[in-house]
Amino acid sequence: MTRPSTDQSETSLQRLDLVQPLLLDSARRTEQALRKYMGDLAQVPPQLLEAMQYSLFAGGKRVRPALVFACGSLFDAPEVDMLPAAAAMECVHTFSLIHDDLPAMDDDDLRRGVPTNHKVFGEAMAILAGDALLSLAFQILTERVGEAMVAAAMVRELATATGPVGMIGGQVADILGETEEPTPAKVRYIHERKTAALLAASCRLGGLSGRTGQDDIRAVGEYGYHLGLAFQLADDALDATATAEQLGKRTGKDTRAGKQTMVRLAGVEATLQAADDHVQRALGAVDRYGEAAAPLKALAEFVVRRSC
Ligand code: GRG
Repeated sequence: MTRPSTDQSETSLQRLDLVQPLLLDSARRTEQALRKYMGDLAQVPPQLLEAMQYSLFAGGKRVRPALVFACGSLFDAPEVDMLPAAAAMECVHTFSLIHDDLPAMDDDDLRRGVPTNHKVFGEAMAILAGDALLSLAFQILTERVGEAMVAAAMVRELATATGPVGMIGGQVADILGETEEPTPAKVRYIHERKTAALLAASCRLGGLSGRTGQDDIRAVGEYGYHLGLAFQLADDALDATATAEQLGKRTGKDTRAGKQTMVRLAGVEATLQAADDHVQRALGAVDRYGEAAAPLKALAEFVVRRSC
């Protein structure tokens, strides 16, 4: 993997230093908001609430909320609008993880370092907890975002990124691809939808919460798209190289399942190089914001340097 020269690598290290407080802060704000929103839910069957909270508060890096906050802050977005956006992103993401782990999908028993939702609550409850988190995301946006027009724009972004032309479409291609020879085009198609769509939406929701114009929304969306591709490439490389203890989930699954990955096509080194290239393109998209984009730069470095 190409590494930057000494000077730049000092900058990279400084950026990585920036990331830990940034992710901790994102987790604190998001979890506080989620606890409040969940606390306000009336007459929910306690078993369902428990299953939803189990996965929602099992840890997780809270990268998507961090993107909402970092992009929102570029445009001085009010906290009252960033919080529901960050919480909604994490609800949709957690829904996708619960369903991804089901026996009908990847059939996993470990996630975020703990037994998967269906292992603890049974398959029916895990399906329903995932469904409930997906619906709750949209309930949170429509109930909590200050202006109806902004909430509607966020709902549109999130629904598009999640649905048939986004994450769910990508998941279908991922499953169908298991029985096909990998090609660069299929890998890219899956990565764009399964992962990049939601990361780009996180950035766009941040921009929307700051009520900025289309030019800015496009710029942060472009950043999120390339960051998402880098994230999935790094994830595929980690699946091949990291341990279950590091990741909090089983590793080596992609090869066993015959998944469409760049690691299978070109190896780990080339995959990490491609991830680096996407990070450079992500950084280029937000260059115009100068120092204000420092958190976005730090998050981009983290995505490809992470070991979890
Ligand atoms: C409607 C049945 C149904 C399914 C929803 C399951 C699904 C569609 C999509 C799966 C999408 C998926 C799991 C994509 C992988 C993205 C990815 C790399 C997830 C890991 O994200 P991290 O590392 O996880 O941010 P943490 O745990 O840190 O939040």
